[in-house]
Amino acid sequence: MFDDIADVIYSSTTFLITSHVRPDGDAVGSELALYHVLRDMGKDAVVYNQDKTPAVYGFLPGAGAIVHSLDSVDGFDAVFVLDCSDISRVGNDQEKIGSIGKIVNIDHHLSVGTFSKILLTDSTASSTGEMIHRLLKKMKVPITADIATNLYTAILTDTGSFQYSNTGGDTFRAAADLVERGADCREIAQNIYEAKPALQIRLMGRVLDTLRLYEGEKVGLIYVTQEMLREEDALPEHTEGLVDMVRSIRGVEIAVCCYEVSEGRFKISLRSKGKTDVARIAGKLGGGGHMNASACRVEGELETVVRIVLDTIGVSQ
Ligand SMILES: [Mn+2]
Repeated sequence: MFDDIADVIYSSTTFLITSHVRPDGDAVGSELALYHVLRDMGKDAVVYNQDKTPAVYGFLPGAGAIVHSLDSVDGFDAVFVLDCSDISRVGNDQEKIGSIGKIVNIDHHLSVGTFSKILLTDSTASSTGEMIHRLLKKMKVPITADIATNLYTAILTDTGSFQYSNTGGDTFRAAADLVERGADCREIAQNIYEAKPALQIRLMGRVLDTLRLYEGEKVGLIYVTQEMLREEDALPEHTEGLVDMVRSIRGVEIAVCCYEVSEGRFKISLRSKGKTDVARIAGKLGGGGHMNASACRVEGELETVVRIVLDTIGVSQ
């Protein structure tokens, strides 16, 4: 499959690069790494995401070039769909994007779709960034500091700073190579983890104040309402990582964050430690994910939603 992808790259001139809605560090880092690779080869590349780049990834080399509207896909020889298990993940323009002649899908999710004949997938890889690093090595493409910074960020964020169980020897070998090629791990960490606006910390304080513990403190739950976001002037992206704070409590095995997306609609983020499988819990509510990190959506009024989620987990109330 590496050869098939190399063929597409060498035989095409104009590329579209895209990823999923609400892009994360792996999506943006992987896209921009590939953007630099193609540009360094003298090719034309456009990075398109339906949603805006979260401010935290604004420091990534090339971030300013990402576009958020796509008038026409005429003229693109090939498209890279990255970090997406299904083409619908790219958003409203899925049909337009799916009509491009050559589609390459690079992804590391368990449930990978078959929307593309050229598919590079490995559910044991930490991130799409790690897979792109592997591709560049096979192709013997020079990895510049700009490429290294983007790929290192992709790996760093998708492994929760090398803490999740998707982190393996290959992950560290890729990270080591990227650091040697110019990824500044201190500067990247500072940009990602030490650049929060004060309002985000204030929002965090309010949200953590909603903490409830059940089952002898084995289950922890917090919630975020639209009202809290409004009052703190916060954006949805400022709620990221809150559920991990709950998991960081000693003894907590399941952490839950109920985030009110819009009135009466909640996104439920679930995290677990060890062998506790939260993908199964999310699955029962129509969602999915990994054993230690999953999500689903539940509709209703806050306390109803909380009860539904706790019932599904098996908390006696
Ligand atoms: Mn990913």
